[in-house]
Amino acid sequence: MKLWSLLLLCALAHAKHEIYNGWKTYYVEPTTNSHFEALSLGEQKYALDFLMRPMVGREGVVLVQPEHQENFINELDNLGIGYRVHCDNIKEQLDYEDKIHENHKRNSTARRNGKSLPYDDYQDLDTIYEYMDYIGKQYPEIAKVVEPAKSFEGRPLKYMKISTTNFQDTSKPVIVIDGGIHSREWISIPVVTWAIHKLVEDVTDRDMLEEFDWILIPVVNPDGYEFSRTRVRFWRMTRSTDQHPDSVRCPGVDGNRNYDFFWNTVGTWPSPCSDLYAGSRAFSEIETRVVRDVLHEYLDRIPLYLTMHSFGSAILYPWGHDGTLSHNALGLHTVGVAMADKIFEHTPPGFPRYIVGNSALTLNYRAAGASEDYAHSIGIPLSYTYELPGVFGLFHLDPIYIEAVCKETWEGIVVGATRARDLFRK
Ligand code: 0X9
Ligand code: ZN
Repeated sequence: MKLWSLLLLCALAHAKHEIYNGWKTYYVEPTTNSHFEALSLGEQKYALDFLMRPMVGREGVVLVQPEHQENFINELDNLGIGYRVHCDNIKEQLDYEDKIHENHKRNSTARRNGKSLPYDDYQDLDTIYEYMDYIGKQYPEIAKVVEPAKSFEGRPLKYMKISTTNFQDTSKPVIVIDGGIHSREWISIPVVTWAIHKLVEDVTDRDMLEEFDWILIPVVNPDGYEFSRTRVRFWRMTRSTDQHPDSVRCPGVDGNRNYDFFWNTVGTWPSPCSDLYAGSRAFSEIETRVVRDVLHEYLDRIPLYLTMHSFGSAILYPWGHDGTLSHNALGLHTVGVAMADKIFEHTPPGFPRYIVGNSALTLNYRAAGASEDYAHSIGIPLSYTYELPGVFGLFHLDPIYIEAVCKETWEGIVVGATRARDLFRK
């Protein structure tokens, strides 16, 4: 019996990541507008999946299926777009990364019965939710867990409200931060739980706790996160099946194309079998509706909204659908640079410096329906997408860097909040 179980376990372990057999990733370095355009067209033509979008002067990383690799490479050669292989065998690499996780799990001494969240590895949803519940119970005077709805697959959608006055002092600005809308972008989650940690458990920036109220949503898309962790590593979308006749075969919507801002006009694709499907209508997804409702509930008090993504080491601001600049472009840029500078002071050696700029211009890529644009369009003056650092070799940011990224990101958040407070007072 034991031998059978063992064999079954081995078979299952082997079967994991099977769909990525023969897939490869490439670094690509477009340098001209026509290079960027060609890569953009290639997204459909060769079913390219950008794990890190290239930027002006910074290479990106793209995932390519076996059947498209030859033609893709030929086109890069013909157009003179620089490239090199990032990973020759995705399945092997993912198996290797699983082993790293296993080792971390075995060696982890940081776990303390759910009392505090470890940052030596990426945590599963239950662990993150247990932590939030623990914080709510342990610090009821300042921290409260809210469960406004269930996800499409029935998991709780949870966020944390942190306030010394139970949100009653309306003279205080409210800062909103979310993570995990794109489920494969695992690092976007611990940076948000770390903010909880810094506001409640390890309060070294007391003004952050006393002068602001906070709404922190670490896992906007729990269905997708669990699916990415246990089944399909590069899953990006939600898991809804009620959007399109093809949604049963191809579930999910790109949450960051689902907001009601020039919805489905650019940077999207009509089929749910594409990773860039915007849904059947704006806010078709309960997961994005929860964020929308938070933003509207405190709209006149929110000077700063941050949505955490990866990868790219970039701080991006509106408008992302057409690259035009908002009336507050100067404010967005200067506060963005201030956050980036502070992060750089705390960044581990060898990490790239953050780039700050308009989303569409920096990525050379237009996309409508993103949360950062929506938040700005409804009146939030400072609204940013953080593309956190990563893809140096592994597909996730190596767990040894999680805590360092959380720490540097918190420094950026502190600067952003401080600048937002000054704006709010005016
Ligand atoms: O494409 C996205 O949704 C974001 N990049 S990611 O690699 N994390 O998927 C960039 C969003 C940029 N913002 C706007 N287009 N407004
Ligand atoms: Zn993302």
